[in-house]
Amino acid sequence: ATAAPFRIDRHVRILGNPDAAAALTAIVAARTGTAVPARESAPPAAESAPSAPESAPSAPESAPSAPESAPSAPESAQQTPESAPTIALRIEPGGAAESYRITADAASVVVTGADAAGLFYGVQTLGQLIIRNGSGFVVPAARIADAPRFAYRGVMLDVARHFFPVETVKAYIDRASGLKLNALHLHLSDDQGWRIQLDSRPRLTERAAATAVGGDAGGFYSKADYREIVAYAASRHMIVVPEVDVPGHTHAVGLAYPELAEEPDLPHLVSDGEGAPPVAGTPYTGTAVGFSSLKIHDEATYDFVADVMGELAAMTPGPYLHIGGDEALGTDPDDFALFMARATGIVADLGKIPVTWHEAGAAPDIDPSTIGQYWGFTTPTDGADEKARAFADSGGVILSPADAVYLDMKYDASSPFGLTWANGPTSVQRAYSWEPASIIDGVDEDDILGVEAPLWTETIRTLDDIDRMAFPRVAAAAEIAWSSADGELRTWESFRSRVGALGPLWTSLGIRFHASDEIPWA
Ligand code: TNX
Repeated sequence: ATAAPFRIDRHVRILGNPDAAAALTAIVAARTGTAVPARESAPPAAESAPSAPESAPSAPESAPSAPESAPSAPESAQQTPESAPTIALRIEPGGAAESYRITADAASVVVTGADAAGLFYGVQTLGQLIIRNGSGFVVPAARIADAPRFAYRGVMLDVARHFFPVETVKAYIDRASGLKLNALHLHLSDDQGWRIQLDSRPRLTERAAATAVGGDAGGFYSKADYREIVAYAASRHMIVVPEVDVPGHTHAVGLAYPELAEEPDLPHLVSDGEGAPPVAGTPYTGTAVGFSSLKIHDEATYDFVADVMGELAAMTPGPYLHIGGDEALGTDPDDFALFMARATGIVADLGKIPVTWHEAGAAPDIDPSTIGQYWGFTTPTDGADEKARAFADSGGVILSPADAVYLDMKYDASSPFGLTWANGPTSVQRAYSWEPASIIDGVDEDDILGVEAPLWTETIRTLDDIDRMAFPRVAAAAEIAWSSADGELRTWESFRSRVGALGPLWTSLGIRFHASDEIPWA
């Protein structure tokens, strides 16, 4: 027998943790158009019922967003005062970090989190469970116990190739946290622009922030803006991982502080980028990579790194500072190794954990706490796996296989923007069909800190563009980061139908997803 679902209407009372109640109220309002005010305190009668397992339906534990039962409650399911419907939201310490449980039946929904993040994730899953039923909305009867596979579940936004205002970053935080992602990596500098104001180095934003790819307008975050982003992310249980990319990707640094820059090394320019070649002293608006470098044998460079990382450390409560290190083709390999050793040491001395792209795995003397971010392919090429492996015994690895989770790749040949270099285009099925522990020999479950889906923005200019490239593929990355490898629902067929069911929620939240024809949209 199918247990009756929980009906959502204006009589529902949301009780318990105020932050979670506010988050749920917003989702319910968006999804159902019903204003369900959260109640300050618990009314006497309905409060005690929940958590009693014997009153719950006998449905087996179900993965989130895949409710066991199709709703079949007739319109006649009446509410009486005794069964006044409640949604109770509580923190019950004891379970795994970030874990949560949901019990839903006709009388009540109970969401418990082992911590505040877990409760927040339970609320997100509950929002995904809401479906239309006739003229109303219901939560199907369900029992869920859920916990993340990986501790680090991230997205990256490149705000250097194109700049995005604080409101757009907040919108992306909302979107990512709704998928239980907990890290926002901000790529704050590149050849095309410097995007964070620093007191110690004011010329960076005075001279190197005004433009972007294609000659579009640039911009930068004031320190107050950055703190606002950090606080907003924290309210959604996300940390911010700031990246200043060194020693390559530094043409903009040379605009501000020419004495720190090597002359552009044009023979190394990766020529599939578009636009005129870089000229020292002039903003770069093309999309080539691999030509710029800081001076390696000049102490002024390390003073610069210390100033920049020191200020970033002081305004970043999260544990990580990302120092790039990718595609330093304009830097001699021995110099690169020397530089990365010193730069990771500077970050570690600030009490932060350095993160670098996987290239720094070739540098033997980097700080042993350093985390490597792998951006090679799901089947490694060019020794990228060897470099990533170097982090297995030190800080660990974040996986961002470019042919699966680079959200800037085109979906198919008809995508209006996006790149294709990473074995692209990248279908939704490809974005979903990979297994973290099977990518790199010697980088096993315990060596993997987590998964991150980067969005580079050479071709991306607006929140609508971000939405289109990220959704639905970021949901694939989120599930791979969260769900265990052997779960019976970890199949493409299951994923595509479950993600299709999220279409109405995403629409109601204003997410302009790509309605890929690979997905059976509800
Ligand atoms: C490679 S992957 C880059 C970025 C580009 C991106 C475009 C990596 C660490 N660096 O500089 O924006 O490709 O897809």
